[in-house]
Amino acid sequence: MKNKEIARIFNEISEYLEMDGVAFKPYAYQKAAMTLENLPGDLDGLYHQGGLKALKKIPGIGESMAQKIEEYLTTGKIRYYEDLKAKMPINLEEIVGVEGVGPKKAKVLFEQLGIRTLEELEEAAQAHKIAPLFGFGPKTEENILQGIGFLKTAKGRFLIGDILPLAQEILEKLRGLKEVEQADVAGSLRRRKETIGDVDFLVISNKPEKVMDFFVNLPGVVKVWGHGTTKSSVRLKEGFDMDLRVIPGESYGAALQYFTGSKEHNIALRKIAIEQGYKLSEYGLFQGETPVAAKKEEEVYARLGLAWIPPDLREDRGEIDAALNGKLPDLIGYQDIKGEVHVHSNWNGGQQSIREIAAAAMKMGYEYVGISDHTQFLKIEHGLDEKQLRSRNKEIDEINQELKSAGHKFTVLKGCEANIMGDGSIDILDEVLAEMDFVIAGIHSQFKMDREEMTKRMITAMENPHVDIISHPTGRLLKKREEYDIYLDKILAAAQATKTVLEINAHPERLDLNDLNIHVCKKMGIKMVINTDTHQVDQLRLMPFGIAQARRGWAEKEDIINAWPVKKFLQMLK
Ligand code: DGT
Ligand code: CA
Ligand code: CA
Repeated sequence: MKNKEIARIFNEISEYLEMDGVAFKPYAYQKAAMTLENLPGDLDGLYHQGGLKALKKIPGIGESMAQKIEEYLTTGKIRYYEDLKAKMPINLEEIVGVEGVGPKKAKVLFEQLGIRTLEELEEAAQAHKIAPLFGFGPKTEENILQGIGFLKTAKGRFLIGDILPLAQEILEKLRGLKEVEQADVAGSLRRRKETIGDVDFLVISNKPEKVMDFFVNLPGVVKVWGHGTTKSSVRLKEGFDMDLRVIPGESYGAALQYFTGSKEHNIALRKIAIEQGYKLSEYGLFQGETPVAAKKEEEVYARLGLAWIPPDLREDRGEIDAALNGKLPDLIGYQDIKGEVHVHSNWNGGQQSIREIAAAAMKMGYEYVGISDHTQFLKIEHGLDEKQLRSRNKEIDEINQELKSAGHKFTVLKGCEANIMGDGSIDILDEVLAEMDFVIAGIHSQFKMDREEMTKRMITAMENPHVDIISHPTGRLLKKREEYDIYLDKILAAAQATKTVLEINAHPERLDLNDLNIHVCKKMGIKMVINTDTHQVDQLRLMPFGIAQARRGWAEKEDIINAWPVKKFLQMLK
């Protein structure tokens, strides 16, 4: 797929243009990049079928951008971009990837200090060469060092959203081999962690050589770290590693338990085994030399007096005690979601009409979908003002009428994702907010605020009687941006007091709230809603990532309001 490469180049073009203070155009390129990233089809295929004309049909892609896409598809290069890069030969993606460094600052850093790479940026900050620059100062210098530190800790881990589809494809291929009796994913991927170090496959086979040959020769393998009969290890072109282990059938359950981890869970489990006079390893649960449980994972847990623990919970956060005492949560399931309410339509520049969204949501088996277009403050997303929101609501009323006439039991809800301004106020008049079925409020600007101020800002928003839901509450972007600097305990207390629902944003780049925060919310009785934040209708399919996150936070159906029927859902709101 060239889509991602071209999107990356468009993003950089946008940044180069922003450096030079060009008006409007940077936004157009940024927006186009987002569109290309989320395009369901392959640009190459699209172009081969329909040529330049087909490219121009993509929303937000005009003549000149279409030509650039064509140039890339046919020559592998975009001259316009190469020229921009030649003028300022820096690793732009790396440098603006640091929180708080935008294109304009990157330009100053290059012109004044010759900084081209992340490494040079870090050296300069450590040597305090950045603070004296005009428009920077010691606070910015400190933020830069912090931002670089954050990027370093995220290095070497991959978003589950990028890994899971590829791993599932490979798992299916393994399962399709006649030499393979059983195959599973283990490790952090089976636990559905938000970031993945490497992928671990386990297989039962009586012809391990065949399976291993197949594995190390998979398309996309760029390096073979090891090629044995019990274990092989490879790197894929996407940059991550995969291990494959062939396990004897009689100890498969014990191996699956062991290699699923987490390490912390295993250590705690092994302690219980020892207390009970057993020995636990990847080969089985042993009494002396005699294996007493090994074939099935359930048997290992059962023999220790534990209920089987869903992999999502295996982090040594109380799950073993809960399993001992029959107190494991009845986790929300993948089929339990009845609707969702964070979907952007073409009213705010999204690609799909409300009718298309409704059709897609019905196809997913939902009973309702909420349209939550951006509001006026967010210019880049074509945020709606009061008048536009009202016109859009009229369209939703019409669509609901149509659906009813056609005999569908499905409701489109009227909502918005309004902006929380710097002072905590909302960028839409109360009387219009009052006309909505639900109001989401979120922060989309001024991410770096003093902790007191940021906390107050969010609490003020939650105290607004019209604000039902806070979107992506901590603001993190995995591998990109840290959480806001906030007193989360105060914010959660305010959510509890004001009965504000907090979002579990299912987008793999966000997964916000995280598992630990979800767990705290559950204990405090704060309700949550799992939303995909869809800007392109295919993204409704991201829901399972949010469900996995909820499960990792011990959430049950009663904690998640969009696992409820529409009537009860609406009653829960303020
Ligand atoms: P990752 O790959 O960093 O996302 O995380 P995991 O959990 O997949 O870790 P990985 O791939 O190193 O190992 C897979 C599982 O094998 C791990 O979850 C638990 C088990 N394991 C690995 N090393 C150890 C160890 O030293 N002690 C114990 N008890 N278990 C281990
Ligand atoms: Ca792993
Ligand atoms: Ca591994």
